[in-house]
Amino acid sequence: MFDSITGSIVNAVNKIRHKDDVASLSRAISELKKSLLKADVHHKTTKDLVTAIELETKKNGIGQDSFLKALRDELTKILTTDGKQGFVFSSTPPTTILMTGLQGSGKTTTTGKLANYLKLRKKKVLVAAADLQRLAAVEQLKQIAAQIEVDIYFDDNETDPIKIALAAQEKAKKELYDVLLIDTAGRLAIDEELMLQLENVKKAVNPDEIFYVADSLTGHDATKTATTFKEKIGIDGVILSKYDGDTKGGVAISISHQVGVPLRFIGIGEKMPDLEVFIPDRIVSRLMGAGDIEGLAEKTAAVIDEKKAKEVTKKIKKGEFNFNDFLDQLSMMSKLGSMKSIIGMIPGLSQMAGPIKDMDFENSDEIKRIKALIGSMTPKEREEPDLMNPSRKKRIAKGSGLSEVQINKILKQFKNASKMAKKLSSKGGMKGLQNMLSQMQGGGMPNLPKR
Ligand SMILES: Nc1nc2c(ncn2[C@@H]2O[C@H](COP(=O)(O)OP(=O)(O)O)[C@@H](O)[C@H]2O)c(=O)[nH]1
Ligand SMILES: [Mg+2]
Repeated sequence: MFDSITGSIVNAVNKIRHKDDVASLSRAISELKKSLLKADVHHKTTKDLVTAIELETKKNGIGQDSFLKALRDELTKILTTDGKQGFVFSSTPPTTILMTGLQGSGKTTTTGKLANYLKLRKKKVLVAAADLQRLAAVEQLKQIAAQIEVDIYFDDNETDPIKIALAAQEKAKKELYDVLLIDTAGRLAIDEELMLQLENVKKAVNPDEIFYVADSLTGHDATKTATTFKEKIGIDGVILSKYDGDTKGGVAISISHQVGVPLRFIGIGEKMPDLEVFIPDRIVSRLMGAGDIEGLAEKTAAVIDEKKAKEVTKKIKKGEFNFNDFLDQLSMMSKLGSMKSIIGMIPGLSQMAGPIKDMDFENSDEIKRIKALIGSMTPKEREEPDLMNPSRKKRIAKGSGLSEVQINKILKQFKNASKMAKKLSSKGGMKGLQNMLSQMQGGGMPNLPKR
């Protein structure tokens, strides 16, 4: 997620590796400055950051260690803005959040992602469709809510967003929801009418927090519009969307420093799990290539069903892991989000990972083929693939669009992988699964650390 910035930081640190003198410090500083600006970090933030790092390093004696410490401390300072971090629950539920932003910034998608994030953490969430500007907006939120199985409040006959928001809040209170997320209308640009509408919704529901969803692809404009929203209606947190499409990524470093409001979450894809919580010291760890084990542990704990994980481990040990279990595991992995998002959290891996990082695991050709095959098999065959005789395979080939050769290959791979996993399963379920998947992919996948 922060590849290019992490790369710049590592480059700068390398400049000061062996020579502990003023000249090497200024080379490191100017390298850092150049690459931060190139990554689109706001120029004022860049200046503040490098000035402070230089000063601190000099104070503590020039050398790589003091440079690294200054870098870590000052980056953390820059990323830490007064206000809350992550998602904060009100002491009087429902925690009511107003989702705001320009049209197309990702409000509706982010409302869904946040609802999904909270649901995985066992919260009862209600989303409200208060964007009545665009006909399709309510429909879009309905589809998202259905997909993540979260309740939605809407009223197809109502034209006043304030009434929708109030009625949703009423429902959330009465039915003891933990959280209410209100999706609102955006505009192409900031206009008075929009601000007035938001102001009125705000007055009516008195939200615990107002989140501003900023499209990171708009670069420094994201910072500007966020500032305007802060001045006009007041915002408590920024969520950067579409960060996956922003190869430079500097906006995440400077937006909270420039706007004066904490960055709370980052959207890194179109799918519902593609949301990362932004906790400054964890992010600094990642920026410095040190991973984020805490974040990884929290993420997997929310998604992995311990009981099921144990069952699967048992099955693998007995050599009974079948295609049904495989489907279950795949769906669990998809809840974790993209491979890319996970790899940056594992210490040291983000630099080494190379091609795996760009792998869209779920949509890789191998996985698609395996899914196609499983889709054409009966439940019984999924448990015992040996039941399939050549004529049955012929029929499955027709149904799945695979050749018989491909089918035989997958079955053989699966069998081998299952044997291999059984052998290796003494190390635990996740590891066994990883090995197994890596076998099926023809090797090459790294093992996740043991949980
Ligand atoms: N790649 C990517 N696309 C996103 C992300 N967030 C939203 N989108 C896409 O951006 C478009 C606009 O999003 P939407 O939620 O409808 O924006 P809204 O008008 O502010 O409600 C949709 O096509 C989304 O799928 C993200 O984090 N990454
Ligand atoms: Mg919308």
